Amino acid sequence: MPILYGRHLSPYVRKVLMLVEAGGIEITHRNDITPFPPPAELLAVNPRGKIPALKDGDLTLGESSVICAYLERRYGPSGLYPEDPEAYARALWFEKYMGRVSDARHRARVLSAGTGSSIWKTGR
Ligand SMILES: N[C@@H](CCC(=O)N[C@@H](CS)C(=O)NCC(=O)O)C(=O)O
Repeated sequence: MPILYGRHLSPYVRKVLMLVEAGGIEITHRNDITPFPPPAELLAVNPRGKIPALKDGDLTLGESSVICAYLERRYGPSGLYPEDPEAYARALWFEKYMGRVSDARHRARVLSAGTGSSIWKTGR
């Protein structure tokens, strides 16, 4: 059974959990794993130390989109991704865009911490 590492407070973890629920996919969820700082068992699965991370047998994966793509192909379909090629491409585009927006805000917040910079408020 796949093991998903990462506290559900992470939007990226919640994305995977949505797909898991929609697809009726059985997983073990390690909700106790947080990345601040990353424990050794998380680093063993995702050397970047980020959540979510997935272990399925010998396979280890990071990146929520990659994890979703794998679970879809291996255990799906979840019904969350459209069948139509054009709609599917748009869904992937939206997913990638939203992930980058969130990443950028997170990075900017971290970088501006303690500097008084309000760059993160632009949301770009
Ligand atoms: N692009 C990654 C983003 C994952 C991510 O940034 N997760 C955050 C928690 S919400 C994290 O692990 N941060 C720890 C860090 O940046 O060191 C994905 O989609 O999985």
